[in-house]
Amino acid sequence: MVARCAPEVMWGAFLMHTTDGASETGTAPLHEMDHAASDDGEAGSRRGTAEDVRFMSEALALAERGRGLVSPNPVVGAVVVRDGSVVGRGWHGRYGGPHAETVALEDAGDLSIGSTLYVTLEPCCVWGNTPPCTRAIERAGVRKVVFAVEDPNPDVCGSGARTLSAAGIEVWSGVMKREAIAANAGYVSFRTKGLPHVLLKIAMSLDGRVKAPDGGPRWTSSEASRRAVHAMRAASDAVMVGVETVLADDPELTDRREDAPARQPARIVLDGALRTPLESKLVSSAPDVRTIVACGRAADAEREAALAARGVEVWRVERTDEGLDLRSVLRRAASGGLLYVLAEGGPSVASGLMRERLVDRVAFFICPVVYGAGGLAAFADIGPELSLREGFASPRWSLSGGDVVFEADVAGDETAS
Ligand code: AOF
Ligand code: ZN
Repeated sequence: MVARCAPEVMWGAFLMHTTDGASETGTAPLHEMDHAASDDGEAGSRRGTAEDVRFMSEALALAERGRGLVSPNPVVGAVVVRDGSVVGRGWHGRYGGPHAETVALEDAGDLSIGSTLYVTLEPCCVWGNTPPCTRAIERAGVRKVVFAVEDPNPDVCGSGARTLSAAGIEVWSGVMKREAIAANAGYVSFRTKGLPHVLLKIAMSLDGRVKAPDGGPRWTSSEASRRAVHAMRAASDAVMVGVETVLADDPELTDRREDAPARQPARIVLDGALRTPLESKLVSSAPDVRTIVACGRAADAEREAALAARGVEVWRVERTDEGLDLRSVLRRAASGGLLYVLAEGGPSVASGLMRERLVDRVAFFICPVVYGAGGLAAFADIGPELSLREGFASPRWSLSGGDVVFEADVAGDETAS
C-alpha cells in the first residue's frame, strides 16, 4: 500500500508504508526503512544497514557538489553499487543539467546491470529539462533502488517509486531521510510552503549590539568569521539586507574568497521608498550580479526607472504597518528560483523576519567587544522569545577565530499563510 502524497500536509512525516510483499500496482516490493527508528523508539520499523548508511552518506556528500548551483532544483547525489563496491558516482551539478542518477549510471556503464542505486531523492518520473530518471534506471538494468526521501514535487512524489516498482525494481526509501531533508531545506520549504529557507546571520557584540554608539567604525569580525560568512553567501541564492545597511555600510554582499566560485548570489535590498543610492556598490555592480530592490507600491517611478536603467530589478510589493511585507518578498524570491536567502541585516530586517516567524535558521557571530547602551541593538521587538526551550533546535556553539558562533534551526509553525 502506498500512501498519498500531499506535500501541503506535513510533508516529511508520511508516505510509503512498509510493505512486506508486492505493492498494489508493482511487481516488486516497495519498502520504507526507518533509519531513525531507534531515536523514535518506534517498534517494528526496519533500519538501513551500516552499508546502506555508508553508501547513502557518499551520495549525500556528492549532492553537496551542486550546492548553490542548482536552484530551483534540489541538490541530489547518487552512487551505483555492485558487489559491495561503488562503481558509478553522480550528482546534479547545475540547473538544466543531467540528474544525479543518469550521471552515476553513465559513469558505471555496463556495471549498472544488476546493481543497486543509492540516491538522495526519489528518482523523477516526469519529463522536465531532462528525461525521467526512472526510465534511465530501468534501461540501465538496475535491480534495486534505495532512496533517502520522497520528492515533494507533486508530479513525482510517490509516483517515482511506484514507476520503478511497476518495472520490477525493488525499491527502498528512508535511509538517512532526516539528513536528506536537511540537505534540501530550501527546496522542501519552497515545495511545501512557497517560501525560501531563510538563514539569519548577525555579527554582534557581547552585549548584543551591531554598532558602536558613534555608529562606526564598521565591525570587523575575525578573518575566520569573514570567510565563514562568504561561504554562507556562496551556498545561498540571495543575500538580503535593509536599505539602512546599504546607506550605512555600502556593502557588496559578494563571496570574495580567493577560491570563490564564479557564481555570486543575487542581492535583495528591502527599500520601501527606493532610497538605495545609484552610486552604491550594489547598484554599480548590478550588471554583473543580479540585484533586486523591493519597494512599496507607491515608490517613485522615476527612481525605479533610474535603478532599472542600471540593471537593477525593482519588485513592487505590499506594505504592512511595519514596512514592506516580508512574506510577499520571500514568496516572490522563491517563485523566482531563489530558494536559499541569507538575511544579513540590519535590526529592522532581523526583527521583522523574527516577528513574522520567517527565519528558519540563525547564525550569530558573537564578537569579543562590549558597546554599551548607546550601541545599536541587534533586534527591536521580535514578538515571542526564542530560546532552547521555545523555538531553537539542534543548537551548536563553536569558535571562529576569537568569535563565538551560535547556530540553530528555528522550529517554525508549518503553515503557509
Ligand atoms: C532526480 N534527480 O538529480 C534531480 C531531480 O527540470 P529538470 O528536468 O531538471 O527536473 C526538475 C525536477 O526533477 C525537480 O523539480 C525535482 O522534482 C526533480 N529533481 N530528480 O531524480 C535529480 N535534480
Ligand atoms: Zn531525475
